[in-house]
Amino acid sequence: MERDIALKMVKDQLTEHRYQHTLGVMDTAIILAKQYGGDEKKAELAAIFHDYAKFRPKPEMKAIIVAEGYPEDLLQFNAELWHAPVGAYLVEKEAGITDKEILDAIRYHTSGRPGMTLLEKIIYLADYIEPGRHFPGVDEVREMAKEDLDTALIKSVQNTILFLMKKNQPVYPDTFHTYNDLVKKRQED
Ligand code: DGI
Ligand code: FE
Ligand code: FE
Repeated sequence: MERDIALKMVKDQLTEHRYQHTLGVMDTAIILAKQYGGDEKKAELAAIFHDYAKFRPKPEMKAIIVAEGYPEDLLQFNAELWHAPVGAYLVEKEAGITDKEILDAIRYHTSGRPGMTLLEKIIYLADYIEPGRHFPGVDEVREMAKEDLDTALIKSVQNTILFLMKKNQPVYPDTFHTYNDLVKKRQED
């Protein structure tokens, strides 16, 4: 799918602020793909569509999670997690994207998962460090991303867990599993 057509499709789904975020993720994902040998076209499309379902009504997202057999434990955690798997489903259905790598990069862009692919890592990190993000620690991760993808990824997952814990919020198990997987692989090196 051409970039312009994809962007038009997501613009209708998002607020202006979220659309600008999407453009930032797109640019950042392409830079990371170039730098780390990822597929630039897939990175572009996954980035454009990653937050496609962000503003769908909660009952609709819930119904899709149940009907599609997605992990129902998601429903016991922050609803912010839902737009990722629901996005993968809707992007296939409504935008006709069938590439499994792209759909999985959308599916796992919020929680991550153990054994993330290069494309999944690129989208997760691009979402975290795109130029429109302004939160404590983001500049440090931007610097790390210039040197090593996994180092930057570990830091971003770690920051997310710490951020949630500081607010006494529950942390979805896959977020911990992602962190553990990356850190254990690092120790094996
Ligand atoms: O959709 P975005 O705002 O661009 O970013 P995202 O898809 O990474 O969503 C992050 C939100 O999800 C953030 O407000 C924190 C919330 N959240 C709740 N529980 C978890 C979680 N994020 C992660 N990574 N892990 C959780 O367990
Ligand atoms: Fe998101
Ligand atoms: Fe996002």
